[in-house]
Amino acid sequence: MTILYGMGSPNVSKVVIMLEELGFSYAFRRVNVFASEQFGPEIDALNPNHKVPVLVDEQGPDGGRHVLFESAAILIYLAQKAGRLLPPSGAARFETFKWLMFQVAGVGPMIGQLNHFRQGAPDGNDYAIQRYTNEMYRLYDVPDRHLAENAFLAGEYSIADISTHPWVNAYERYGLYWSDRPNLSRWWHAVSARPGVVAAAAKMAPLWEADREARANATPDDMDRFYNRKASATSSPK
Ligand SMILES: N[C@@H](CCC(=O)N[C@@H](CS)C(=O)NCC(=O)O)C(=O)O
Repeated sequence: MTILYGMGSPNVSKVVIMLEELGFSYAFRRVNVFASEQFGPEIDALNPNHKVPVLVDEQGPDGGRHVLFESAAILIYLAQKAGRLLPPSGAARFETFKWLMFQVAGVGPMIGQLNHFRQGAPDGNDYAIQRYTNEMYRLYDVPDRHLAENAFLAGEYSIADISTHPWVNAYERYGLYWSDRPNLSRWWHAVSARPGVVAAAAKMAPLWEADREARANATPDDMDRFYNRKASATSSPK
């Protein structure tokens, strides 16, 4: 039995895409992060970082239960388990890691900060909004140039594409034009049409909706915890 803990989010979407692509059966447990459930005992026992996605696999590598957090680690784990979507060795494997890391270390955190300053910060953060907007432009330009010569990020379709695709879903919602980045557009539309990606989008739709509603009903305290706006006892200077 595999259990995925998650919410409506790009980092969770990539794991859902992966599970759908592989045809693995799994149970989904929604974590209501707008009611501070990520800090409750169940997630606390699974992820000391108190974030989703978290994957629990009862048939882990040593035959027992294995718990994973960090979406890229989960993608590598599942790819290795299935023997698919990650080359087993050689240069192609490292090409895949390169673009996977580019997403988890660059695209995700920078666009995540942009989302925060656009939606979660008080007025008066023009510098931050401009900085992270510029970073988003740059981080979309890089794959756009690369995809001019390559069908996918790392040769064949792989976990690098799966990791990056959900972070491009909001492209037009940011007011950007596909015509400015035709290679990224070609790639994003091709990946979007894959049956596993279509199935994942259908599974994610009610989660996005539930989170929109939960966010609207969150208390100020829950929002402070969600955005880590107040220093905790252990992170305060002594
Ligand atoms: N680097 C982590 C990021 C995890 C992360 O930030 N998850 C978000 C959803 S995309 C989350 O749990 N948010 C709730 C919170 O921060 O309390 C990964 O790739 O899994």
